[in-house]
Amino acid sequence: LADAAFCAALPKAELHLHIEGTLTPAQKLALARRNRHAMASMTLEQIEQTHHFGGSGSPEVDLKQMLDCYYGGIELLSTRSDFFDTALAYLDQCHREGVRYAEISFDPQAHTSRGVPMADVVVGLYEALQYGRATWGVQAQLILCINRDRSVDSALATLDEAAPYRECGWIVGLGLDSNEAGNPPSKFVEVYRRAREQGYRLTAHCDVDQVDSVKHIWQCIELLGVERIDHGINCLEDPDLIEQLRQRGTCLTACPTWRLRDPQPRRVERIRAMLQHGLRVTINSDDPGLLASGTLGRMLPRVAAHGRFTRAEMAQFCRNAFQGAWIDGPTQAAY
Ligand code: ES4
Ligand code: ZN
Repeated sequence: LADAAFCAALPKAELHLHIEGTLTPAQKLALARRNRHAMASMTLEQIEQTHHFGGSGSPEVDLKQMLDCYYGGIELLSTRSDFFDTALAYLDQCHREGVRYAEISFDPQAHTSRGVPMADVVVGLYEALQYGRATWGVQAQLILCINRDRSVDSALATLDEAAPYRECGWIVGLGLDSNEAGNPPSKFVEVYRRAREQGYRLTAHCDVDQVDSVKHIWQCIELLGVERIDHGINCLEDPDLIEQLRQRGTCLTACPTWRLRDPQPRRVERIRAMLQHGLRVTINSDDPGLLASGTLGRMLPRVAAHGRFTRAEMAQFCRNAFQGAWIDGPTQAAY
């Protein structure tokens, strides 16, 4: 079996991580004070209370509650330094936990819609990536996530605004996140077509146990042409879909996350089944600041113990992540 020391020593990669979801209550309070935001008048305990979401019994309601907390904290990020500091804190944590490579998602629309310039978001994040690489040797790339509950026009305008950063290679991929109910992948066919033309690598969320999840995963591969799916755990309900994902080598970025009221990792048996089907499934932290599961380094030994995973299985999750990573050429060989 894989013990904590084995998990700590594994070279790790994280492919599903929202930078806005890395903010812990303490980080939120510090940002609120420095930006003179209303949250500065709250105590740490009060902010922690807002992180007690989920457990409603309905996956859609749980996702909605989690997203309310996530987007509620997002307005603490407003200057280039806020983005730089937040990304650097995450990369510092990666370095300390043996995460050698990370693909970091960000939600530009949640910032630009508040008047934060796209340049401040992207340049702040990218400068942290350069600093982290130079200081710790941790490699990272950026994924621009479209909010699926906003309009297609807003998504297309966001692609236009981000085009200079795509062209110079500062953004590697496109994702799709936020509220899935009523916002199927098929809504974004034109957005993904344009992004592909611009050279983006493609992924999209199909969150756990959402309505029509199997249908959404099919839409992602057949209509959007994604190479990865974020979550995608419900593929287990359709044998044809499993076969299709295996043949394509689609990477599925699972998150055995638990909320503050959950004592244990979740989704572990389904993640094991995905591995046993030969799917390229990986383990990720998603929103480590919001979720009790925390960072990847903290989560992995808990998942290994709870699922009684072997060393070979834990190593396979990590190998899958490096194979699913959007790194081309000689760099890939280094792994
Ligand atoms: C998210 Cl887990 C999840 N699902 C959808 N949107 C998100 N944004 C941040 N985390
Ligand atoms: Zn996510």
